[in-house]
Amino acid sequence: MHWLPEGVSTYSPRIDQMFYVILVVTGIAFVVTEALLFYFAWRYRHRDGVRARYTHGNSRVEIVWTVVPAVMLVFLGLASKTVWGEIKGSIPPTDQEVVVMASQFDWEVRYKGADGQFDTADDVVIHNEMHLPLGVPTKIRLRSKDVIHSFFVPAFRLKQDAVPGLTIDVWVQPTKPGDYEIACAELCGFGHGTMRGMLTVMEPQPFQEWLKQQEAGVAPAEAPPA
Ligand SMILES: [Cu+2]
Repeated sequence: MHWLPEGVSTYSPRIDQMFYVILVVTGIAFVVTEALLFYFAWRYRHRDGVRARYTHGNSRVEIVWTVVPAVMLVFLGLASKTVWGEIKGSIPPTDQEVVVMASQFDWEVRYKGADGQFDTADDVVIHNEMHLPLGVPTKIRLRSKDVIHSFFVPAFRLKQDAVPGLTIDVWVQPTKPGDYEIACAELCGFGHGTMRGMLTVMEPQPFQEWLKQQEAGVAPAEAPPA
């Protein structure tokens, strides 16, 4: 069963696995507790001739329903921490870097130009569009000009706030060519819902050609239909 969009980053399977583990554990807990709630509501419903009575409770039962969720929470926390640490803890060494400047309501995407440096005259700057090479780790440096935005690429299972005054680095290694949506996942003003872009994952060679064409200031030719 696939409820989620197809994952196309190296870490998406681990995120999805964690998602489903949490869903199953909390789902079972939800169904069991709701079933008990309705059972007890029915079991101890009003009956003629039966008086309600006060009960302080049951220490043993209270300890059980405190310790069991606590143990599950610790287990889920440790499992999440492992996945989180692997993804967020370090960025694979790579020369492939992109700077994303979020603003109301636009994603500015910046590539190093021919000189291999950011913030120089030959930077390639495009809007609401990002191209990434397949199979190559890319470091994405997130910034914001105005308010907090959130860079969200559902297909990568990548979501990270872009905060004014900070540069927050994330990374991704795409595993499948195609077009994927970029969305803003932080309510950032009236145009929040329109703040979306397209992300295209290309084979490394066409990607380099695309970048060269951008550097030359020439619009890329339409790719022939596959
Ligand atoms: Cu936004």
